[in-house]
Amino acid sequence: MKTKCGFVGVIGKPNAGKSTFLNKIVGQNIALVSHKVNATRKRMNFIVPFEDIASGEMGQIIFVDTPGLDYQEKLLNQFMLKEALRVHQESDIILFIASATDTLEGYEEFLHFNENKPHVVLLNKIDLLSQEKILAKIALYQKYQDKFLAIFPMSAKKDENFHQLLKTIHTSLPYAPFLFDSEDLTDLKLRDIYKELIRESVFNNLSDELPYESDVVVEKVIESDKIEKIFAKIFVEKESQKSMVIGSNANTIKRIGKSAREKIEHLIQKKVFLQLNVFVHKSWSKEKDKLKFFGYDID
Ligand SMILES: Nc1nc2c(ncn2[C@@H]2O[C@H](COP(=O)(O)OP(=O)(O)OP(=O)(O)O)[C@@H](O)[C@H]2O)c(=O)[nH]1
Ligand SMILES: [Mg+2]
Repeated sequence: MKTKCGFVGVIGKPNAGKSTFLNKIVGQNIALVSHKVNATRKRMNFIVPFEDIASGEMGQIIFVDTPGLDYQEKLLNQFMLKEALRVHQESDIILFIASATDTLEGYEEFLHFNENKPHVVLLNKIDLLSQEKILAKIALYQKYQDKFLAIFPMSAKKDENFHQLLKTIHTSLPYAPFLFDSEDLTDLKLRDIYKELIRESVFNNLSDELPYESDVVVEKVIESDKIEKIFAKIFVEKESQKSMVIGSNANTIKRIGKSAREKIEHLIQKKVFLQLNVFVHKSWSKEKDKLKFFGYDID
């Protein structure tokens, strides 16, 4: 029996719900989700098996999460945009995720550079709109129905059944052998996921520019049967930010640590010891070489 396998670039504006959808589809919280924009910084693969009952064909859909399409001067944001565009180039199909609460501007911008790449539209967050408004929004997208393969109005947060969407994607995938083990949810290493979960806690516990001017490096992981010991560093750009991350009586860093630890414990179903230390790496998000040190290679 021939198998299908291919890459599906998950593209959309910041905050559309791309990472929420991907966590949902693999049934694990792996990717950082935040109500703040520009949460995702690098591509991440999510591997989803699919069996087409009618044809008996087996598929491996590799969804690739990307940073939201955003046009900003800052070097880190330029890396993020490049990263999303690279994934777009390298994918077999695109899943464009748009929030139903947004205008069509983001989708129209996407159509400009998409050329003829096959794509499916997921119109997300319909739980926030009335039936009438949802229908009106779908009608606006229908103007472009010759461009997309299908449109799926849904809620990544609330829906549980994504079968029809997966079937449509599976149908368009090329015939190819599986690239990953059929049990894998992602090819990320556990320490990469720890980094995302700690970053998520930073995003959700700090405000203003701090989430955007901080990053996390997991320095060391010591595994044993009973406990996972994780030693990580939070980097910020200025001394004043360091004090804010720590907070008075170290309350903020304790809160970040507690929430990250609980998320990791839930993921690996094991007790976790998490040590977080805060360091200053001056202007790290604004200089090429420093960005490279954090794994964001802009060239
Ligand atoms: N009400 C509602 N909220 C949603 C839904 N899907 C995602 N969200 C919320 O939208 C916000 C953004 O979600 P993310 O998954 O981080 O969005 P993203 O597209 O990955 O964002 P970037 O990584 O910044 O590009 C979070 O607060 C989610 O909880 C949905 O179906 N309904
Ligand atoms: Mg994201």
